[in-house]
Amino acid sequence: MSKRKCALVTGITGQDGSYLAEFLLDQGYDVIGMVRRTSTVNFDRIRHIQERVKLVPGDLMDEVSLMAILREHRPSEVYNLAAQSFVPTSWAQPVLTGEVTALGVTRILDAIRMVDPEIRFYQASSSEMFGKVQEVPQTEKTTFYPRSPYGVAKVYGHWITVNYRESYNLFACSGILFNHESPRRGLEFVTHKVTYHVAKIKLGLADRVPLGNLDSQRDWGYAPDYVKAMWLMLQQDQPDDYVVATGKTHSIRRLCEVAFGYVGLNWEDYVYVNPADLRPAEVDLLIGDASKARRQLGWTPTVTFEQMIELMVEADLEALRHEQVHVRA
Ligand code: NDP
Ligand code: GDR
Repeated sequence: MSKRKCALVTGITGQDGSYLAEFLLDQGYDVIGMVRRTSTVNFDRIRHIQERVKLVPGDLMDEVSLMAILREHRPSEVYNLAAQSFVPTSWAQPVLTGEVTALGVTRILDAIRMVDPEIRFYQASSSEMFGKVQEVPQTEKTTFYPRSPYGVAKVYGHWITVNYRESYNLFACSGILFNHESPRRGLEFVTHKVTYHVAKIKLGLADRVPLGNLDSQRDWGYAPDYVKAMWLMLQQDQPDDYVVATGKTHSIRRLCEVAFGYVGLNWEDYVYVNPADLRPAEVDLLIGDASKARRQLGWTPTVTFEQMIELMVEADLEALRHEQVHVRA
């Protein structure tokens, strides 16, 4: 009988980590999830699978913990999804962002090199690396021009992954993923901020929603589709880098139109621009060309932007109604 595959997921408590863990469990993997110590437990996204995964303490800031996890659990695949991932926070905490989102990648790559160089490695790279875009649409060959400390840190993480592949022959892949969302998206990101406020306004729990730049455009996909692409990259014969995107872009205005429109409201009656939500430097337009992923991985997105925003509004309405019932009870 063949041995069960074992995968380590850093960032398992985040949006992508939770979907990837579900996906890997369905594929028959043993899943090890690295979690950092917090004074209050934040396992909301993985509560439903908590009994089926093994959670182990560790932190991308601490290479000793990374080595210990690899030595003890001997995974065959490592998915590095952990990061300080919120762009505005990267201006407020640029050093922390560099430590975790950039140097954290070196710490885990070097732990792999020392403990077991046969491990296959996935790095969560980002379309934020394209920043002030040098080409439309963006491909694996487009020059990077990051526009935030987060984007800069991701460029480092990307190149150190390429470098460890070339220096030590590691099976290290970098997925350049464009924005992807879901009901599990953090509430501070613009899609979920909008859908959550739409649900609140619809239920009479809020009047308005403050936003920043309404003109920026993003290529938004559905997170469960995107975690499958991560896994596919590690199943290939050769390690490589891939853009993962839908190839369609939409403005924040359009996002508002779809989300408010779904519950029969006109977004312009509720949205106002809050200067505090504007960024020191903006990424105006992202649109990805995922033909390489389509061709080599056989990957395609399955959920449209409109369908995704509608299902997020539905999920927020449902959660808020549930909360109201509990508050009344
Ligand atoms: P989230 O912000 O939802 O999750 C981030 C995860 O990283 C959380 O589990 C968090 O733990 C963990 N983490 C943060 N700091 C550390 C640390 N020092 N040590 C260990 N774990 C840490 O991000 P997403 O799930 O949305 O994204 C996953 C990855 O993909 C990130 O690297 C992100 O930058 C990247 N990415 C995301 C895209 C997107 O559109 N979602 C697009 C492109 C790239 P805790 O719960 O304790 O805070
Ligand atoms: P982004 O996502 O910065 O692209 O990074 P976010 O949803 O935060 O912003 C997208 C765009 O919306 C504009 N915007 C606002 N954004 C937020 N958060 N809040 C607002 O009120 C608001 N108003 C307008 C922003 O200016 C921006 O142009 C995400 C993260 O998941 C990264 O980790 C990941 O690497 C990239 O996507 C790809």
